[in-house]
Amino acid sequence: MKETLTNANFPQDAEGHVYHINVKRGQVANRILTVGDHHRARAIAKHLDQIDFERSSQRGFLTITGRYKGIPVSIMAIGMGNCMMDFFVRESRAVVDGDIAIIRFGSCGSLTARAPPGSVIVPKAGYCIRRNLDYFCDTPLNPALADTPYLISGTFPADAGITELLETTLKAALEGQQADVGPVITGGLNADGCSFYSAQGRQDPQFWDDNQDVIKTALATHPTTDALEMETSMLFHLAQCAKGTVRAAGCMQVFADRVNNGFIRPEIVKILEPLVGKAVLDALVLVDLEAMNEAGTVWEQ
Ligand code: DUR
Repeated sequence: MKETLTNANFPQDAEGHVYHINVKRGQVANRILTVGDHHRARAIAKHLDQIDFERSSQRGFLTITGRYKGIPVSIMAIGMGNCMMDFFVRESRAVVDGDIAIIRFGSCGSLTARAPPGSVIVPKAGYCIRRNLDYFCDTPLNPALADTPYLISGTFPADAGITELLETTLKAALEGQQADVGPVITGGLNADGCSFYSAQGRQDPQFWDDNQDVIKTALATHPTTDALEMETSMLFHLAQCAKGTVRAAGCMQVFADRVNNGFIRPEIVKILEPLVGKAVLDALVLVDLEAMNEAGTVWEQ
């Protein structure tokens, strides 16, 4: 850290740069495409008409801001996990004026035979699976939960309007591609694990995890779960808690097949990733931020 920071509650330097993503007002657009992987962010940025700002922070965040089809957008790589999503959403919110539309483009494991590797899942809502530390603790503080190794939350909705736009641009982008690219799977749920390993049901004999049943339990609780990853449900949750100023949607390419234990081939990623990246930008610039100001868009029940 080079700069002097003030305000331990929400640290910023004298120029207003936020602590972890290291950007200030004017450097992040109201429309944000977020990914985990920095290479993916740079590859998608090739689609921009122009790049006006680029910053990579010491804490693992990359921000590229420019224009796509003449409209200001930011592409932000945030690494992995709920914590990084939390830094990204809160610190972006702090430096952007007005409402924010966020679309996440990530990768995931698939829990459904409908979505083999190479598919793209667009969830309608998401929930979290968290390791219950009290289960593993010698002196659990909450005996009522002491027999439950993993806690499964209720769901948080994606923004219906942005999700619909995303479904449309993705389906158009993947139509007519070779057999292993696509399909686009819509209408189901995403689950965020707090670990790639234990909370996602991966077996590791080196650790005490008691996670043999975690996927079965998650599917019994939320039968329409399609995807398992680490960020998108947190994004939906934070958007819901942002007092109406952040709307979010997400899509993920299926990398890991958790039904048949397969993994995507690199040559398919090479074709899929640029198509999805461009489709997400196409959806992002179609979002009506003014309409969001009015009421936002919610799912019809
Ligand atoms: N991811 C998972 N689980 C998978 C496949 C992909 O969490 O099975 C996502 C989320 C995280 C990164 O960002 O990819 C971990 O490899």
